[in-house]
Amino acid sequence: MGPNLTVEVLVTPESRRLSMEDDIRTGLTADPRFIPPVWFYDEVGSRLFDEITRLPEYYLTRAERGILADRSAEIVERAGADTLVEIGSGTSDKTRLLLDAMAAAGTLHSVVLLDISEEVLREAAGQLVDRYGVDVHAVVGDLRSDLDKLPGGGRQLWAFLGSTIGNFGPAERHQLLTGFGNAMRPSDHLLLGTDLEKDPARLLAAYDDAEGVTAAFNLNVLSVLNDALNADFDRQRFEHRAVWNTGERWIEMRLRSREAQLVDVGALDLSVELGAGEEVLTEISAKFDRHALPGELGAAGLPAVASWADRAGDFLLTLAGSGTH
Ligand code: AVJ
Repeated sequence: MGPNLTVEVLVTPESRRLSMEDDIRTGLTADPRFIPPVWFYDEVGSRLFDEITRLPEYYLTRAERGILADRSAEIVERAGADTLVEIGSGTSDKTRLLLDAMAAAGTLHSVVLLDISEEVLREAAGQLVDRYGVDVHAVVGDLRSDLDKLPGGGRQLWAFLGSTIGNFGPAERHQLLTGFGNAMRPSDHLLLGTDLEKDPARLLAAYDDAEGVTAAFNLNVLSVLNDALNADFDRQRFEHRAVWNTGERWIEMRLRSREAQLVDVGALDLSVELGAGEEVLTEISAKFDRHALPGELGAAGLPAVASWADRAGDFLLTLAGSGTH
């Protein structure tokens, strides 16, 4: 018998739609208004994000891949894992470096993937089965609610890469990390990728690139809402903005209304009156202090074991245990 690919769907199109309606109604009627970043990633949005990861200004992906290229053998050895669990796996591109290291050590037994996008997940899972010849269990789910539904078994290394954790504010982050700690077993480890604090000028360039790919990515969320919720956003009447929030230590992406306008969201029976210059918050991307991270992880029951930065000190991978519970 060959390796098995299983796909488990926890987020159906219907439940996805309900949570989108709920998110958008809440966000567009809040003060200040916001749109949660999870809705960036339709097919076009996922493609644009992929393009962002190759931009000269967007150092994050290159820095993280560099650390993995240098340190994967050491990471998987210290984790002592035979099962890789990737959270928010996307295309699982960088994860291959971890899987190559596990395969080389002869310890790779199986892979679990969790992602919100079924199409991207199916493709990534299929490629991993072909390449590594091991069982892959793919779960279409939401990392905020479905961690405890992932299969146990084996010694697991949970990978949460790409600084996706930065999309959450401190309270949500604590909740999310605690969720990891609760879902993992004592012999499991978490590998967390975080972008580090640096010169704000470099951060701003990374989120407002010269080619305008990030602007297109940000504006695309309006098309997502037009398609899914029968809204009538006119992209021409909005402008991409990236702002460094000094107090919070995070980048904010916003969409600025160029003029006073009325936007209709048909599926929600909602009409939104935007003022000239009013800004809708679409994403926060927190930047971390490498000396504060162990405390934050420890508070969530995930004691830091080791960490690795790239040579420039731009990005950090931290390996944490799953505590004593
Ligand atoms: C995928 C959430 C880590 O915050 O850097 C890239 C998304 N937004 N450019 C990030 C993103 C604008 C990215 N994360």
